Amino acid sequence: MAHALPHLDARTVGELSFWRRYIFSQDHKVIGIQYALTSMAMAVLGGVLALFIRLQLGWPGRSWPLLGRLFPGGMPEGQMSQAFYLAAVTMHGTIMIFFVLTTLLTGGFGNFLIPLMIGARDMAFPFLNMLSYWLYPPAIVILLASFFVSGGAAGGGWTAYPPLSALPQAAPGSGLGQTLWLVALAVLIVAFLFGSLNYITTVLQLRTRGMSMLRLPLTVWALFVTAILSLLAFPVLLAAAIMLLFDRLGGTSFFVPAGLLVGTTPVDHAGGDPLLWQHLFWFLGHPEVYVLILPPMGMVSDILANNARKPIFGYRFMVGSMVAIAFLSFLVWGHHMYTSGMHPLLGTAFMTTTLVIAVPSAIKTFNWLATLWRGKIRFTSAMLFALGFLSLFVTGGLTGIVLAQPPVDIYFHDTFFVVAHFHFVMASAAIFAAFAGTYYWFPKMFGRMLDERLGRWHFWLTFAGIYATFFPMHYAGFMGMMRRIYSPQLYAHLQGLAPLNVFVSLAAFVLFAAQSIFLYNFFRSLFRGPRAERNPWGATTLEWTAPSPPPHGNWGPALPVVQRWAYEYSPPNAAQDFLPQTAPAAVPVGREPGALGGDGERRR
Ligand code: HEM
Ligand SMILES: [Cu+2]
Repeated sequence: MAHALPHLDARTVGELSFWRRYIFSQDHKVIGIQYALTSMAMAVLGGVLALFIRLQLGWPGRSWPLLGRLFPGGMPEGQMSQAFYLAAVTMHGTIMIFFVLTTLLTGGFGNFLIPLMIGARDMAFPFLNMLSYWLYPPAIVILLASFFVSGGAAGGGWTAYPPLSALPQAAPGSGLGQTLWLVALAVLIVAFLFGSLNYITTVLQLRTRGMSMLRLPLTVWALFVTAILSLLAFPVLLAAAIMLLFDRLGGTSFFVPAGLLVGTTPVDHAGGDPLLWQHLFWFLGHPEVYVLILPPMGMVSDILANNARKPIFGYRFMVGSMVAIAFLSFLVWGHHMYTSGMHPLLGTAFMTTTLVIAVPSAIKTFNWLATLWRGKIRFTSAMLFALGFLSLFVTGGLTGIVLAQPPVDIYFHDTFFVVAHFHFVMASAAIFAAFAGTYYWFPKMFGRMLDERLGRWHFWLTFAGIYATFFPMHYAGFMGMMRRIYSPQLYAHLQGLAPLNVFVSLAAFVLFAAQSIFLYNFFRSLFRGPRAERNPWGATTLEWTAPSPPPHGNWGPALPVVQRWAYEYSPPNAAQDFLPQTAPAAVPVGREPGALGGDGERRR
């Protein structure tokens, strides 16, 4: 293969204008950083929306005059309007899932890491890659514009169930706000699809010499499997969104049943079915939650191995369970619909597949623990966040097994118990992995080190803040507190939960505030952090053999040549406690699976 892609010619790179180098760049590293920084900005916005939600749930009905002056639309006379509350809930979920986590993990880390970790100079289709990023800001603009249209932003939840999302007259946010929501999502999905095509092709076609599939770091495997999952799942939501737009604007009736009344006015639609949307949405929705958790699983695997100075335990099982999770994730969507009146036998079928998918997740968890077992553990900030990921993933995974049982879920469905479940297993776990990845790869991205002391402060406050915020929600769910509820003070059975809700809200404010430590560390270190060497963590994978930050084209005239798998930590009879993937073959081969010395699992 010719490695000198035309736009990567070293002589022309220096001559690229500022715009072509940093704004409309086709370099995967710049695009990855663009995706990451934009996602970070969206995370702040999503976090502020969460604070609005908690403000209302902690002190429902209370008036905040200052906020009233700042947000006269959403908080007239300082009191949060119902429409704004529902918009905040909807937009918080939408932004965090699609516009923060998906974009950060695949667009940000995926773009930056895949070519560097497989020894390529760039993605297979750099122009498509640039196009993928540049669909993201327009999608943001369309989404956020909905706050300023009549009726305000969509209020039907991040799952956009019809008829609330189908009938413009159903609720304030069901008007133009919902239309913009659907268009924004459709544009962003196209960006994801462009990205996925690129990641898949790049991993299959551009691996450097010696980099067989079974020598790929687990981060790359995870991103590869995720891309396949996205490519198969997102088109379903795209199609559903277009069908819903037709229902709203074109007079079709895919999702709206006949004979519906809004107030006393009959709705002019003939014979659709709102359940069709639920099926289409969750056929994407459940794979989507794995789109958000597989890349963290990969990144955490690499960070744990590096900081325990041990080979990852059960590499092949790790790969196999990711593939199994991806496959099974297409067969479990019905566990979101137990209360939709499905046949009990169907519920049992979905319960079974849901419990089966817990098996590969458990295999991965045990393998991570086995990797840590008797390791020489370094408690770097990256490692702390990776360990935090394990804790959060297990906490949230266990309640998943509870919710998988239809008789139990019929009680818990649409309560705060579900909110607690997915904030642990998905939201918080994925964010912890993203923090771990940032502390770990920041030196490679920007050529400078983050401050480790601030990193530890950030970790402990965030870890405590997450448990304080989300753990009590299990109890609120037990007591029957409904999710997306605007006025808990009006329900007799929720009166006793008022102090708990105040506590959760205060914890959420502390959690949010603690993130300023990270932002300060991030932006200060960008300019003032100590210069990073090539390989500050003593890591084995290819990106650490390139300069920090890597130049355009990543490698010098010759591509790196891979000699071994990615986990040669503390190898027997070697001078240092790791062997880079490129170290000459004369050095003992170590414990690569299938090579001399067994399966990479024994410590000696
Ligand atoms: C690791 C990845 C996982 C993620 C990211 C995840 C995410 C989610 C999310 C977002 C929801 C909320 C849906 C809603 O809006 O109502 C949810 C609900 C659910 N999850 Fe998970 N989950 C994961 C693992 C599991 C596991 C391991 C199980 C079971 C073994 C499970 C079982 C369920 C069930 C049954 C529900 C439906 C609850 C209801 O709507 O009443 N999840 N999950
Ligand atoms: Cu699911």
